Amino acid sequence: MHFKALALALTAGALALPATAQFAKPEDAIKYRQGALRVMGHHFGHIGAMVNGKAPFDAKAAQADAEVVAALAALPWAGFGPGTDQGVPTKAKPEVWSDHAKFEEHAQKLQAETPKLLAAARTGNLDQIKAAFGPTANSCKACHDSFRNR
Ligand code: ASC
Repeated sequence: MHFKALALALTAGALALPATAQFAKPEDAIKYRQGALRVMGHHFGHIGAMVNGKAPFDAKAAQADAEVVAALAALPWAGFGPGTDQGVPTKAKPEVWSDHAKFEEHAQKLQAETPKLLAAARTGNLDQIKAAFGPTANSCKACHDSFRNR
């Protein structure tokens, strides 16, 4: 293979990583998705606290939070592969696998909203962040309502 083709193939592979992440056992996949979702929730929650006036607004922190949220939004879904419905405690409902197309739609919706939240955070304007926060939070909530046990 020519060097350029190899470099391209490697680049394509790296970009495709989230969708093709391999796990040795279901437990690894479950912990991976829970970790990604937990870190995302932490940073999204911090933006939420600023949006709701429960934490002082810090434009730089909001942008850093939004960068993490936007980057991690692509990751959890590879951890919901076939056979990862059990192994360690998980709140994922069976519908994640029985209605996977719908689940994927929710995952896509989140990934459509997080770049808007990031763009808003980059303006440093709290009103713009507030406007983008709601739809993003709704995408979290809609999926949790259908696919996550309490
Ligand atoms: C968060 C978080 C979620 C969402 C959801 C939005 O901060 O951890 O799961 O927001 O509560 O409704």
